[in-house]
Amino acid sequence: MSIRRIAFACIAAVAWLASATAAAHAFLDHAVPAVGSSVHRSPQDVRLWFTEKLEPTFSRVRVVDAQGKRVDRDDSHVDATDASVLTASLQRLAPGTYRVQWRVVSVDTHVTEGDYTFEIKD
Ligand SMILES: [Cu+2]
Repeated sequence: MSIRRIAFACIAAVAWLASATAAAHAFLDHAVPAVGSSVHRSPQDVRLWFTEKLEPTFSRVRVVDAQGKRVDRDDSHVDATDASVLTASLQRLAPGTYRVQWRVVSVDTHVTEGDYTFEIKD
């Protein structure tokens, strides 16, 4: 093998390892209210399903309104019966756009975070 070929083989191996590791991170699978959705009533809570089980001590979700004011009840927790579900209850919300911000640690100790919005219509 030439140096060039060996270098290429190494890069391919690293890329493969990186993708195998990434697959173990907890990513958002789906949520209620759904990502980018419009709902007609103030939901009682937000519920997020992840692709991996979460570490309860280090996993949080919060919800803010368009002004950045927090509107969840600060009771974010991993579901007792399903460790891949993160939930928080909400104050009664007026029509508007709300942003859900999450930061989780999966059981493989990797941190992932993200956010999405949903809308409450009149
Ligand atoms: Cu991971």
